[in-house]
Amino acid sequence: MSPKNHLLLLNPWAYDFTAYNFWLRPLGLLYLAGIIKQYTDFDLDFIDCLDCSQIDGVYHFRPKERPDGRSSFFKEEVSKPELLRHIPRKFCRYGLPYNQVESILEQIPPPAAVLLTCTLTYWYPGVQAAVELIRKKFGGVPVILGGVYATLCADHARSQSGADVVLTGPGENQILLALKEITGRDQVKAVDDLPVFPDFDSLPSPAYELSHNTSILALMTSRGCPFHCTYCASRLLCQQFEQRNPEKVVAEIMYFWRTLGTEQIAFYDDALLINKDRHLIKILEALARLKPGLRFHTPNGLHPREIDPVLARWLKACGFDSLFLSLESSNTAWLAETGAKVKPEEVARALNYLKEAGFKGSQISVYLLVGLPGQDKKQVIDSIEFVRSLGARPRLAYFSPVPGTADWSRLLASGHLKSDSDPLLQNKLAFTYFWSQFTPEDLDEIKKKAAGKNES
Ligand code: B12
Repeated sequence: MSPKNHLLLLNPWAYDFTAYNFWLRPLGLLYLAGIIKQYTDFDLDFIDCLDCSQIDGVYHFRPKERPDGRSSFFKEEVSKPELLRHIPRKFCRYGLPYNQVESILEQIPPPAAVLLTCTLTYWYPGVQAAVELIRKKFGGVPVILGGVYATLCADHARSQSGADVVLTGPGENQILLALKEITGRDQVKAVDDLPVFPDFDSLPSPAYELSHNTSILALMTSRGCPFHCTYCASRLLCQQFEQRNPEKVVAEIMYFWRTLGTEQIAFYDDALLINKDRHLIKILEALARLKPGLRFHTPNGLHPREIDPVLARWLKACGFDSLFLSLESSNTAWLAETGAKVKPEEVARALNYLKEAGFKGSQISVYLLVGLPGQDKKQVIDSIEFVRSLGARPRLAYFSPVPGTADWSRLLASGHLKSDSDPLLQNKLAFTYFWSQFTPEDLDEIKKKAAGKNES
């Protein structure tokens, strides 16, 4: 096989203080793989460094796995970056062992180009490590980087990642042209008339058939978000809120179930419940008829205002057995200032409907943000108590300051961050440890409280 015919798509490791496989899949890269498969003659090699289901037996790693598919990662301690030295935690490379990735690379033909993604800005050390390894194995092969880090920290990615080409924003209308320019015209089928994807629904399905793990997938039924929360970058990553045709979503789900043996699906949507009568409920009605017996997950948090008795019954009937709801804080003034996405009473009402539909409180987690500028310990503790008083589980999400958001601008204005600060400082623990009003002891107390450990 000629090396000219191969492309390598790689999702790098996570370098972090903590990481957990919360149904993590490199969905953006898999979408691009779907397009490349359909419109080029390249053979694709796909390596997901965060897929520990393919870990070699010699590492004797048994992930702590929950029945719902969440699991722990294999990890190797690495030296902590100087900038983060004050954080009293070990710094690790999470995902497949480095040596295993190295030997996988030895077994594949030299590619004509390598495509990398990076799903969090502060995981860029994983990109650097991957580029270094790729250079060691394949010399000057062109490396193209895209994804969340490339989009939100483009200057940093251009100067520090080691990639030859950094593409920002949605990649579907850029990747074929980039491949054509980098590798020569002959591999891209529609050379003179490249396809244009006018919307999210026109993309081919993500190419999960390339993945080692096809039993648990992530999908999106919509892209973007209609809300304007001060801490969120959704609008910077995708300006329009677009919902897919429910029939196409169902067809895709059934295709994965039939052909790949898929058992569980995590919905990555930012706003899964918007226009529910003509969107999610239509999808669930069809699935209830077709009965694939799949289990569904909502790690990105459902919008409580949209949960009514009808939706609650559909969720219960269709295999959603653990739910994540977004609240962020029970402080109404703070909620109003950060985007007015939800009110505490809407969460209380949603929980009642969900319980009436048969969900137990233990199946419902409610996200609470920790560490935002101006937040204090009491606000977080009150929020935890509020969620507990409703009989649900509080789930802490530590604040990551994301470039381009309103909170980011505030942190620049207050001098906490500079526009060219190292993206490592966007690590969700960095901000909480360095500049929030919480001491390490406060953070410990908050963590224990959320876990219910200091309660009699
Ligand atoms: C789904 C999601 C999750 C999932 C997991 C996703 C994953 N695989 O890691 C869950 C719910 C578990 C999650 C958790 C968290 N998340 Co999150 N998440 C998202 C979300 C909503 C969508 C990401 C996604 O998969 N999009 C779908 C695919 C199709 O899009 P994409 O990857 O961007 O790919 C497109 C382009 O980027 C491009 N592209 C991608 N790769 C490549 C490669 C090449 C070569 C090219 C050319 C182009 C290209 O083309 C693709 C197609 O258009 C984003 C917000 C958003 N709307 O994007 C936040 C977001 C990425 N998350 C964020 C945060 C803060 C978190 C948490 C830290 C929250 C917390 N405090 O706990 C955790 C960390 C979890 C972890 N990874 O360990 C932040 C990022 C922060 C940062 N500094 O980077 C975001 C931006 C939301 C926000 N707050 O603004 N998240």
